[in-house]
Amino acid sequence: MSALVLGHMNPDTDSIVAALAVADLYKKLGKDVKACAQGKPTPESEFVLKKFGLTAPEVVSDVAGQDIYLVDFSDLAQAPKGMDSANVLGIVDHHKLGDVTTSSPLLCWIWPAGCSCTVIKNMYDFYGVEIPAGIAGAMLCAILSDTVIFKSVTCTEDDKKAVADLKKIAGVADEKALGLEMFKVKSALEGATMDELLHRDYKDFNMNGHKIGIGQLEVVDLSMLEPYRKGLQEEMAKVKADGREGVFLLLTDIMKEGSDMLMVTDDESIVEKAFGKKPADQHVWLDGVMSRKKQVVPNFEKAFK
Ligand SMILES: [Mn+2]
Repeated sequence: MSALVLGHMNPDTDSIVAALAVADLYKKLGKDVKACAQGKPTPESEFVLKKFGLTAPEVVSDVAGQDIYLVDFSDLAQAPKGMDSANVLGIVDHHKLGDVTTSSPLLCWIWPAGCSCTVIKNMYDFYGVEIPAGIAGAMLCAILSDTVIFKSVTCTEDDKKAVADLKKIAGVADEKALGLEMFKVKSALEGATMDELLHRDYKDFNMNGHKIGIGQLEVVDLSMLEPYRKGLQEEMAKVKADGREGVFLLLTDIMKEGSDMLMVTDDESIVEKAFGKKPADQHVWLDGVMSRKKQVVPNFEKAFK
């Protein structure tokens, strides 16, 4: 049976594209692999796949007894069912090292870059394998998405260099225009249910025994979200009631470069401890905060210690 190449729960564009790209590269290196995902693509990912003529990875929900390569995560909290009996052969990631462990040596590419696809660009180069134009275009979009068009503090020189190379391979003339077009698709709210919006980019974390959930919605203009706030908080309360201490949702304005964090939590003082700002009315504006991974998760982790 083919080994699965699999990204995290609630897959974002990086998770989807990284699975496709790593599967392409490893197939060309003679490995028997198949790109998978823990769910259907978001509207943003669908836009990217369609634009570059790619097919969405197969959806899997149970990996018991299977060989797998992880992309874009190494946390058990973001893994599918059956992980305890799966055999992890490798990891490609750009997040902090998670709690996945293995019984044999594994092929690991983990870089402190803004996007898994930046790491994968360097893997293609390392192995001397050409990147297909469509995959190059999708990887470029994943980098623009994860780095919020280079504005995020997570963006590195490696990400910019990867985009400069990938745009040539993909034949993309203006990557910033493409990025903005993609973020407009991502910002689209029409027809989405509160549940979909909350889970569009949502992750659970176990912080020193405290289970919390953090979601993020990136929009080109925060005022678009005004009519949704109340419904989102009601949805967050439901998710919290399912065994969590708190649920947080970052409403990120990519033009203003900051996030309004909504919260439903047992203990709001943890937010003040983490960010040095007191929330009012179950929300707080965090100027300059755009990255959950670098500007939100580490602060909460310190506060929960
Ligand atoms: Mn990523």
